[in-house]
Amino acid sequence: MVRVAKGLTLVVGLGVSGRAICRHLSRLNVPYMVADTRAEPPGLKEFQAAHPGIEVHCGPLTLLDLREVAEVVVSPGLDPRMPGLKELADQLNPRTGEPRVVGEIALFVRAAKAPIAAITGSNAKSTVTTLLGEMAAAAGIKAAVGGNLGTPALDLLASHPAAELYILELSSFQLETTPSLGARCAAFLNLSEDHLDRHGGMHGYRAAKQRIFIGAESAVVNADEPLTWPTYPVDQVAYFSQRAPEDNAWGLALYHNKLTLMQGSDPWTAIDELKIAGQHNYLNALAALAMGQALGFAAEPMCSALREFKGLEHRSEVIAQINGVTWVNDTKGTNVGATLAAINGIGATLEGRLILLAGGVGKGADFSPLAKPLSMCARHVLLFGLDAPRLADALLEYVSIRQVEDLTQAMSAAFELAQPGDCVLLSPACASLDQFTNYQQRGEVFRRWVLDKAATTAGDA
Ligand code: UMA
Ligand code: ADP
Repeated sequence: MVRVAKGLTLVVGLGVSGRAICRHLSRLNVPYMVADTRAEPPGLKEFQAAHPGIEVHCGPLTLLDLREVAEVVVSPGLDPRMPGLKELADQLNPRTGEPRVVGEIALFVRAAKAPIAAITGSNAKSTVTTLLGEMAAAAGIKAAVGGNLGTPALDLLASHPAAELYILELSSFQLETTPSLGARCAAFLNLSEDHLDRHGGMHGYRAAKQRIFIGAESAVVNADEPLTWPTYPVDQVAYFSQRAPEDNAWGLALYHNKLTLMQGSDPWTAIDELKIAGQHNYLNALAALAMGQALGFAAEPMCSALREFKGLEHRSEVIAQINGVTWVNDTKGTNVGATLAAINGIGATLEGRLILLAGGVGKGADFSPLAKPLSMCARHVLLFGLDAPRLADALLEYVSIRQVEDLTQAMSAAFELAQPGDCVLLSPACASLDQFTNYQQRGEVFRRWVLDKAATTAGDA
């Protein structure tokens, strides 16, 4: 057994968040040691060189004697109830009054000197977080943006000491280990199956996400999804919907014959002025507007930021047209809900002209909700990766499918099958980790293949 000395904080995990936690504790002069469950976590040597004198334990946490530890700060990718931490997770820390096992966001809340705007949901978090950050900048507010997206939350404290607002994308993993966020404004955008393996099912997954509302002053939620509505007391709740708005809620309606983003009967921006497309993105725009209003941003700069917003790469991103076929990269479609949104956004107008590339790690999800929409708009579905057989079982009665080994084979097959006017969409409904480092790498493979093909095809012409 390795005894963790009395009064030390234990940082668990040497990934992106774990390193940010260490930097934060070092800045505060809090004594700590580090543990990682892997025998050789990537970047260990570099970490030790940068942090001389900090003890690092590699291997099972059950080998640690944690009886005298001051606090455990666990990284988001690790279950706070894993063997070795389980007993501590149920205890209270007499010094903080919080559980003895917390996550990085608990430390962030203790140290942050500016209000927090927080965004969660199964999908659209990064899009809404980024858009809200651009609205804040347009409104002249010094906002620092990060969390589950981009810069880890704790690093923002050092990089943006004069921030007037922190805008954080938060995952269910981060919220699970945050005792009380106390956000100025918290948004829960939508809920569909994801991370069921970690949270033990939908109930636990939703409960983790609901924690975003603990201590919140105001909330923004999806009127069409009651499971996003706060189960904790929140004074002001704003609702957004894909339908015409009721009362003072946000929604979509015809105004002077144009589909328009509305609040109650007030028009904000007509859809044809936006650079982003698809019903799901209009909802994202409404959510960001509702948050901006709750945070006191002026209306005109918010609308101009929204009109300029082009969306993020890897999300329904048009890469090129080749021989009249549009190739779209939605590698961030890592769960069924996201892929449905991409199909509805792009595929609905295609009437049988969609070729979908899907597959990878399904995380225990039920793929059957994809069957009907694909039967209406897809010409073919090309399946690759670990859960291709499970996807095939769910889809084969509804649409023409073919199983291949990997993404590149799927793209070659799509190239052969596509006809002018078709759209080839990579929206895998799965995580990428069976065949790629992450979703970005999967998207880059797609992008490079398409651009190479576009170059050689143009050369042939
Ligand atoms: N691991 C171990 N043992 C350890 C530590 C890590 O086995 O002791 C392995 C596990 O497989 C674990 C993985 O490493 O799942 C990563 O875990 P981590 O907590 O160290 O991850 P970080 O590198 O700190 O990255 C995390 C987020 N990743 C996860 O929550 C899995 C990043 O979100 C986030 O950007 C970063 O913190 C900064 O806050 C990525 C993500 O996939 C984008 N998030 C999930 C999602 O969006 O669906 C939640
Ligand atoms: P997150 O950070 O929650 O993963 P992103 O903004 O990165 O969200 O978008 C991820 C995927 O979710 C995109 O590829 C897109 O297909 C899908 N998506 C975007 N907005 C929505 C929405 N409002 N509802 C459902 N799916 C969406």
